[in-house]
Amino acid sequence: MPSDETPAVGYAVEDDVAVLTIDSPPVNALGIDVRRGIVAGVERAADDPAAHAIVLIGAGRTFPAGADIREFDKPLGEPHLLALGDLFDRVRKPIVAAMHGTALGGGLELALYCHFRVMAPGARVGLPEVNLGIFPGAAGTQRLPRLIGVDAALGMIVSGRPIEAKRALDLGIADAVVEGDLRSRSIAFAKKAAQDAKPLRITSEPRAGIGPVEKHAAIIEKYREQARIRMRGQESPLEAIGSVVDGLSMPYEQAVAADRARFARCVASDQSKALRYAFFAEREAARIPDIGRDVPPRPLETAGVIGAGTMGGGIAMSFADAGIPVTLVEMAQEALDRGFGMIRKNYEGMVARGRIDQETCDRRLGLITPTLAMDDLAAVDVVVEAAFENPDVKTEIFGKLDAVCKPGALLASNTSYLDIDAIAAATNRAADIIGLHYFVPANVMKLLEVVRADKSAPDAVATGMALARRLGKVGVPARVSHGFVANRSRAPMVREAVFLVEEGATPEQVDRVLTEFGMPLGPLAVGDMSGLDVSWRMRQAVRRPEDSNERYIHLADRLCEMGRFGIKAGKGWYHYAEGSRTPEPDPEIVAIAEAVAGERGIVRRVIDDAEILERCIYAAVNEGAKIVGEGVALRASDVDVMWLYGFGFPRWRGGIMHYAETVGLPQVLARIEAFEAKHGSLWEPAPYLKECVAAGRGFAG
Ligand code: HSC
Repeated sequence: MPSDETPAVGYAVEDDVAVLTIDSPPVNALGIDVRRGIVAGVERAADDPAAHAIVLIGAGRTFPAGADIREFDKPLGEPHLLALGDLFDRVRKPIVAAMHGTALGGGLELALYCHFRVMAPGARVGLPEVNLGIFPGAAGTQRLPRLIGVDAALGMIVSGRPIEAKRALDLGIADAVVEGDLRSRSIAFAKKAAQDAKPLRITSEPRAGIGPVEKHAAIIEKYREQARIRMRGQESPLEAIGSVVDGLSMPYEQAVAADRARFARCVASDQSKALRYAFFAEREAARIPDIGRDVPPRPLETAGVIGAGTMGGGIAMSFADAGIPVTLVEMAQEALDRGFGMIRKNYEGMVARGRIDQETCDRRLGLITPTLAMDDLAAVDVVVEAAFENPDVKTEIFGKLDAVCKPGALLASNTSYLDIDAIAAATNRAADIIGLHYFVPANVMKLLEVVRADKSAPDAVATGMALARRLGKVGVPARVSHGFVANRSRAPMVREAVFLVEEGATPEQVDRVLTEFGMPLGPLAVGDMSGLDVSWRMRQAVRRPEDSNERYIHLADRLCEMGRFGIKAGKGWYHYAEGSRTPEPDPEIVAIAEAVAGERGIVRRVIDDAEILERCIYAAVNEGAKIVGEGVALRASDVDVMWLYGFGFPRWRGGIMHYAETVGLPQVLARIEAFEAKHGSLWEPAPYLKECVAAGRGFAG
């Protein structure tokens, strides 16, 4: 908390220029102290005869990265950011924003209040507000179109993606990109602006070519369409476009007044709450209470991957993409050639689609060394084993790694279900062993489950988390459990989807309900994509004679017994035309479901959408609560981060656990109890859920 001794905004006059230094770590967010400090500094500079111009700069790592998101749940303290804009517009001395780091959201809006903007070459600017369920409500939607035109402004506002300094210069956001010391170069820039006495550009003033709205109808529709497709179900991009449209049809003051009402509505919405929750949940996931910053990760300069199948190949690519040389080991030359060939094809596909250039493709391929010799892993820092999902295979591999690898190398298994404690027990270095559970395709999916086994050393776990960051992934800690956190919490959703079809729903109804809810695909279509035989074989492997009959997913088994393995077989829950991946309803499924239901004495019925949604989502929530209660996940929010990044759960719903809190945990528990009464012990409520409800609190306390 800044005090008078350490003000949030410092004031100094240097070479006839007042320099206001915003100093509010970690990211100079524009909280109330900073806003007050800026107003005081600008008013002082305006009256200071020694100051002919003003420079606004951030201390530490960045120009302000936005409004202070933590303030959004409280009443907004005066002065608002908008008042700063009004003040800057009245000042007759040049005000220059000197930007480094990430000038985002309110930070860029602050820069737009200034008359000039200077950027360091590595700086980025952007308006990411839509990702928080709001829009650039401090006049960014009014001032940016006036500065760079409607099309370019909407591009930034709707996508929320930041742009580099060079692009900002091209667009006209930056007046200069300066090498060397940003502070002194910006002071020189400001001094010259004062000497030149050029007219000051005030970005709230009308600009020729900006209105009327009809002139921009096609552009506006283009962005509406883009928002509907790329951010399906999310309101904020459409609100942001609405705000820009207001600015094209009303005078600035009126549009800003409309923005205030719009902003209040957005910030109070469930979507914004969920998106802000997701922002902090993601950052929280990086923290492991008993492994502090004082536990340094091990070196991560070279890597090895065992297994060149789909998973191993994707993992090797993720290392190469991050610039880490990786040795790829297979057992047989043919499998190695096939795996490396697939990697090459993937990279070449990226070149063909314009995603990377040929040079990048060659460099990444050059970082991958295929080999048949396990001994080639002797010097690597980290090995990820992605071999066949069989406990004997894994223990044998880890026994060999133990013999080959250098002391201190991190040895990780990419197993989805197997017991990492047992794998670790096959070595004499259990402390070096963790799970690193990737999601398919491993070079694309951002989730990396970092599984801590009983004997994993704290610095081994810290290294797993550091590796996730290095690979550009979101690492989330988990403990050993069948399916760990992500797959274990999702399995009951799939189970219910199958039961619902058995009881009378169609696959297309079940999948439609979940896609309408916001999932990118329904669970049954996903099953067809990944291959129904994978979980079928797994179920057979873990089934025990004493398991109760209700635990059997009869209908899913029947499909596999009939060879309906999904897309690769041309049929699964859906029918696929020759060579097509598009699911088409298959009447045969109804006949099979009727037969299975008949054998099991289930009377099929019409099932409504609400039941489908509740059963699929609450089954996952209940399992999530068990996982948290057992300590397999550190926090309910970690379960949510896994769903966001592993399964494409709609971010604007926060995650399954947050969604349950939005509905109300007592209501969710009541429904789970009702399902238990009707469907049996699979629905037994999680003790942790009952605890939270009894204590009248949410999952986080
Ligand atoms: C906004 O600006 C709205 C405006 O339009 C104004 C509207 C006002 C309307 C008024 C109408 C009357 N606030 O990510 P990291 C924390 S919305 C508070 O780990 P990195 C973060 O939680 C904002 N805290 O670092 C973390 O804390 P921890 C628009 C913020 O280097 C620490 O800083 N801006 C914060 O990987 C480090 O963060 C954005 O959406 C904020 N704005 O990435 C930008 N930003 O250590 C959001 C960060 O306790 N921020 N923190 O965990 C980011 O994208 C990333 O944090 C950076 C840094 C790229 C800035």
